[in-house]
Amino acid sequence: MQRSEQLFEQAQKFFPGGVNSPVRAFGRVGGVPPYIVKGKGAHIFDADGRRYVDYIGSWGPMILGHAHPEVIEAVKAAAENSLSFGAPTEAETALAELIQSQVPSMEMMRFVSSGTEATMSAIRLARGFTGRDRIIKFEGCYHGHADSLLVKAGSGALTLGEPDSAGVPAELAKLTVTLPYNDPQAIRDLFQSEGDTIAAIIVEPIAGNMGMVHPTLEFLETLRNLCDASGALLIFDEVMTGFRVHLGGAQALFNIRPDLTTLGKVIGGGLPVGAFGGRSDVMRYLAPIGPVYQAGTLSGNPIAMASGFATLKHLTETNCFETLQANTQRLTSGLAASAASHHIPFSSCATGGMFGFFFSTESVVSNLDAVMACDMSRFNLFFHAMLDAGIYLAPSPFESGFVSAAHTQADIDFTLNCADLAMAQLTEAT
Ligand code: HOZ
Repeated sequence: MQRSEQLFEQAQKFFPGGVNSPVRAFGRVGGVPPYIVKGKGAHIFDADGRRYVDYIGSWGPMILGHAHPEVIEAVKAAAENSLSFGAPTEAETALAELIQSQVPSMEMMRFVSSGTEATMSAIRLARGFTGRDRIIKFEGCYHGHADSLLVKAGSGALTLGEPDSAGVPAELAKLTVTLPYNDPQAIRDLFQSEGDTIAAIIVEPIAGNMGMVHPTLEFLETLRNLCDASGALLIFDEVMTGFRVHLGGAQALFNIRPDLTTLGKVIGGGLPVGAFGGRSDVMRYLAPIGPVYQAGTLSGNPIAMASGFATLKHLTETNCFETLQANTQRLTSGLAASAASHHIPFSSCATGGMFGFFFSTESVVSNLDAVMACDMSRFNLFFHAMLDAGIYLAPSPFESGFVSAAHTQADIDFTLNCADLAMAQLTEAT
């Protein structure tokens, strides 16, 4: 028995499903997840000594690659001064300033410890500010695992086939209205009769949790216009897209200013950091100066701030984002060319350092219905062929992929060679 198998077996005794976050269990694709022992640059190594080119990157944060020297140095230096104070530090302001320089819509912000906390708090703030209870989210979008948001959710909830989680009170779920992604008419219809009951629309401005799905500009502009007209707040959940699709996030790409933004992942550089922020009149509703309560012992933790600051500094002060973007494009174009040469229906997209692909007959996959119509068994075969070849992709068709600044052209070429062999296996198997 291999070491990863042993470790997974042992872990089942302590953790439900053997894991501390559901998608890690490989439930969708089957098999045993490799146990990871270390990472360097674009590569990770498992307990059995195998090396993988990593396209999960801790689900997004590792944008500079693993164990980047500047980040490790910053973390070590901060740790020398103790790990936590639960008191204000200058490092919080430094990171906030850096974030705001790229995401100016965040006039004020608050740090938290995860993306879930960020979205959950942003929703409470929107409700407190508007005095309204109902919110709108879109089918297949995932905004973390707070009760109000686990309705028709993506990511692990979709992977497990439980987009509406048990344990969420029906009375609360009723306050979350779900609509199809990329359907401006559906949202216009709803706002026409009920716009004045809506506290907020929360949206992934590029969806990354039902696979990667691009919005139309008309869709996002409609959300902005309807919020302006009705007094509802527009929340862009950029936990995944922030500093990932563009240094200014999806809001910079599409030139749409949300009222509130949530961030996570990249801004912690691998340590647990989230943030929510936006219009200062809205943020001033937050305790201790406003009536909406929100708090956290480890919020703004100095080690996490140091890791985030070093990551964003490198990202914004070098030209690594351009390289990362070019490599991501090269990867998805290569995958598409390979699929075409094997006559396999395939659709892919890439923006910045984020990418997605579907085994789909549609050239553009634009909502959850289209995602669900994709060939899932082909995805599983492809995933395992790639893993066996040393390519670590997300173990679910309902996730996105991430390229880091440490991926080289050689890594991409190696990946494309493996993909070509995997596509050939798919043709034989079907
Ligand atoms: N939130 C991550 C992106 N979908 C998945 C990671 C996880 O759920 O463990």
